[in-house]
Amino acid sequence: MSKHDMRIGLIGAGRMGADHARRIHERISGARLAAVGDPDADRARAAAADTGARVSTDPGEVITSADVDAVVIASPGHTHEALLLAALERRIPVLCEKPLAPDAESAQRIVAAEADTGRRLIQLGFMRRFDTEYAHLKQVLRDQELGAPLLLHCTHRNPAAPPEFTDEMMIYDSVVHEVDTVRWLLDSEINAVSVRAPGRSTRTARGLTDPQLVTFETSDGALVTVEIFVNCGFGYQVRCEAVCEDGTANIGAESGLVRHGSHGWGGAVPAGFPERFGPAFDLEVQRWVEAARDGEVVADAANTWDGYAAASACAAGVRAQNTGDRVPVPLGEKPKLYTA
Ligand code: ISE
Repeated sequence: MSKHDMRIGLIGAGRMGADHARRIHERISGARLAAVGDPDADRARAAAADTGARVSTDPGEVITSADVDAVVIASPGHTHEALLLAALERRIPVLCEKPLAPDAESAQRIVAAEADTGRRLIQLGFMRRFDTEYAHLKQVLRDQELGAPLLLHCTHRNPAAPPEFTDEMMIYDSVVHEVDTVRWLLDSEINAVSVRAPGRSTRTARGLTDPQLVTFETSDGALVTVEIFVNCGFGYQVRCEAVCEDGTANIGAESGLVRHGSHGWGGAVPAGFPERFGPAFDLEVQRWVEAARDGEVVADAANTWDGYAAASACAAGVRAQNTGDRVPVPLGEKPKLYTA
């Protein structure tokens, strides 16, 4: 490790935080893990083990500490606003896991605080933007290789949701990825959201409506369907088919190794998001480190405005779930900082 390595403070040592701790220690160059902050000392110690990072039970202290040059925030969404405002106050770069904030009002306050600094300091952890297949699809759509996109059909299946998962989390925690990828792929805002559900899967936990079918209408007139199925039982599938004027493009078909044998033929379905998006997470963090060391931001990554737009679309999605109505997505005025 070079003495010029960027010293990262990691906030939150749950599943995602622990994963980032390993990633930074083992695979990221130009940075090292300096501190891990989590109110649960055992969890913080476990994530920091063998990395040389110090442990703190006070995440706020990690952000203000002089031994930290930049922070990765992987704590629960409701803690993000206070942590992000503290990092903005110190003008240090941040990689914040989604969601930016649990509601649009909180997200808007973060946008305003960052705009006041006059600098973009926050990158939001929407890792799909760093996935090879998504990047390829983005290029095909941007270059209009198949003409203008008309429809996107997205599939988002998880093998099993945690017992505490709710209908609202299906939007805020899961569909939020489609909200971001759709805005990014189509370079268009989501204007309205509708949600419908078929009869429940018998695998569904009590109280959860699973699967659900979410529809987005975009400002360019495209229509998007999202199947969200968080207890599909058999693996992790994230797919997207773009239907364009002159053809279609598909990603997520798991077309890796295909075996043929006496019992038939087939391949593997990824077990979860770390398997499906592992390389994308690595690239996301590596590019953030490189940009932050140069005092810059990753141009194509999700920024604070994207986080706010996602929060607003998710709020509309939850209202659509509750009312059965088509719910418009309100968006405030975009500060100049995010138009460049
Ligand atoms: C989880 O939080 C993620 O971010 C995964 O990518 C997503 O597939 C899952 O539905 C979420 O719960």
